[in-house]
Amino acid sequence: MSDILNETQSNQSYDENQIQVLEGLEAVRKRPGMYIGSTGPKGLHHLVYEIVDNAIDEALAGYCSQITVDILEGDVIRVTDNGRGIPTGIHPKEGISAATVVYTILHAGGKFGGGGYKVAGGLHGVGASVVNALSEWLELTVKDGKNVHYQRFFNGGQYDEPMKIIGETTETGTTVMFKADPAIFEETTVYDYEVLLKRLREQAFLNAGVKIVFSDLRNPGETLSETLHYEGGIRQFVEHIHKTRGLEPLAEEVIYVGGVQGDSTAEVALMYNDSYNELILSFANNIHTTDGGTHENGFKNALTKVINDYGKKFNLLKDGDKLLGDDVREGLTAIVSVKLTDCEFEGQTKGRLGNPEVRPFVENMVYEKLMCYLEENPAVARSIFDKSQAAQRAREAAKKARETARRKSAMESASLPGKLSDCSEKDVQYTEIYIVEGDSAGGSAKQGRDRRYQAILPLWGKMLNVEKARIDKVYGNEKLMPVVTALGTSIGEDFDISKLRYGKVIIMADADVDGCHIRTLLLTFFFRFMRPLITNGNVYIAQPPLFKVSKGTKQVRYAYSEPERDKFIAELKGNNENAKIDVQRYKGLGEMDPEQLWETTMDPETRTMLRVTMEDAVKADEIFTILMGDKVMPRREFIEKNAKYVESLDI
Ligand code: 1YM
Repeated sequence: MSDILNETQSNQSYDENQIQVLEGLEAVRKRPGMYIGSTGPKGLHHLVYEIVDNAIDEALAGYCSQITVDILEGDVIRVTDNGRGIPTGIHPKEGISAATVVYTILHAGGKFGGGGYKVAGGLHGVGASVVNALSEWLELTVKDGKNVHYQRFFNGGQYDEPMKIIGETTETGTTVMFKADPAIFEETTVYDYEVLLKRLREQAFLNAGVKIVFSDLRNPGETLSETLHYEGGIRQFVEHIHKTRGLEPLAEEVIYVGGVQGDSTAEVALMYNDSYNELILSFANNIHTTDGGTHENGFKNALTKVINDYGKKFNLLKDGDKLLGDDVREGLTAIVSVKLTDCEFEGQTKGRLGNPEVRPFVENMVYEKLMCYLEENPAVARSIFDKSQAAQRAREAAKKARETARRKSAMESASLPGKLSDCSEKDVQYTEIYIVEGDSAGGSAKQGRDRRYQAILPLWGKMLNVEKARIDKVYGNEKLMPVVTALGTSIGEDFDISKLRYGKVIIMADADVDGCHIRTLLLTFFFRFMRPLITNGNVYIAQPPLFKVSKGTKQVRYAYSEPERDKFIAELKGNNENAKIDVQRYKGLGEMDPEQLWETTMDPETRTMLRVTMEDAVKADEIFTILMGDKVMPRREFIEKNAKYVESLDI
């Protein structure tokens, strides 16, 4: 630590330090996105993670047993730990405390190595100073077992007074309180309890034994609070996923393997369930690697090899027969977590772990330990093997179905679905398809569209329960097959984006429960069987208006939310308080005539659409599992939790 103090502080005056601080932190305020990803809700929540990460590092170093996170009135965040307290030692010449350095000099936090275990958390390796730079004010309190030290910062890291002693104490620990700067987070500075809860719970699972007490104290008399403390770590993470998604486990206990190599650790927890889906969540230094990477690949390779070798060894697998990765991962839930001294994150969103040495480390460790486990637990081994073989048979059945479908479509010379109203343009750069629920809305869309560029496909027929259906059931499904043939890409292994017939695939459904259902179904379907459509950004959700606000017949405005409706009413009234304003609430797309539908929802010049992200699709998939699965409890919990939302959707 003293090295860094020398490096950054020596031969500088107190004033010089302040200038350096202002310049460094000003850079953060100029380009916040570079440091926290965005200034939207995601970036806002990221501030909390940065501070909590420091406390978790202290817990992993073995000095801290409890972390308290509170959302206070006015969306102020307070994080407290009972660790050693950030060092407050003052540089003899400059008179600046180390804690001040950590909170005012860019990247300082990460450079202080300290002894013991420490992983660099945070999306971009940024820390406390970035949070300070993006806060309206921040207060730092450190207890060192003797004194209470305190410093207040304002306007993104400026300070009037250095760190000073404000009292005595026998305790140790750090408390940070801050208010995100509304001038930076223009969209919102309001925290979402569920978003923070999810992340804090994840951190508690990933760091077994760390106790996090999380409370929302914003509404007096309505305190929400959870204690997140899991001695079982990622084992309990896997159990939690099964419970909340209503998945029926194949065996009683979670399988857990872990190992150490040099400074690196790797652990994997896994369990099978009776669904057909695979869910692997991988983490590197507690950061979720959404695009996997070397740790995840090492695990997958090992799993495929172990189950094949087990099958051969016990004569369960015929000569020359082989189970594929997809077979052994059907119905699998797994957490892969590695902790390294130096993580390399790759890819456009830095969501993939790149360290090449991690793959063989994880692969060998998992292979050896999992093989041991299977040999010691033959009943579990047998159930996993049988499930994998059932998946293999289904894959072969799917292949046959696919070949039949191919032959059929060749015979029908690639005939398009009868209900499709195609567009005349062929260049996908310009074409779009509206997938519309309901015949009457489909009719309006057909009449209102620009037929050169816009195709309409109304959906009808029974909903397929994709949750319980493998890919072979999709072929021949009357609701989904028209979508598949209209898009032209085929599905699963056969998916070919170069055959896509429309550049934009737009889901247009009502803002009611049925509409929500069809959106969830289609997104889940795309997520599972046509994933590149989503990663490529081809999928959109149309945004029909909720209200028509008019004065007479000439002045008409369409509102997409209640506040917007009220704004338009006020605008149309102007100074004339007696003006007669007509407000119509659209219950469904079917209520709009073709011109209205075009004007409000389909005209590329004026419409708003939401582009579907992977995150939306993952969420839809999660909701789908809950809504369609056979467990009643999670479904009821979900509906109860979302009752408010569902209500506002007007049922
Ligand atoms: C509520 C947030 O930041 N806790 C915290 C931070 C530090 C320490 C202890 C700490 C680390 C070390 C030695 C070390 C930090 N210290 C530094 C630095 N909670 C919170 N608790 N002693 C105390 O790493 O060697 C950065 S973070 F750089 F000053 F050492």
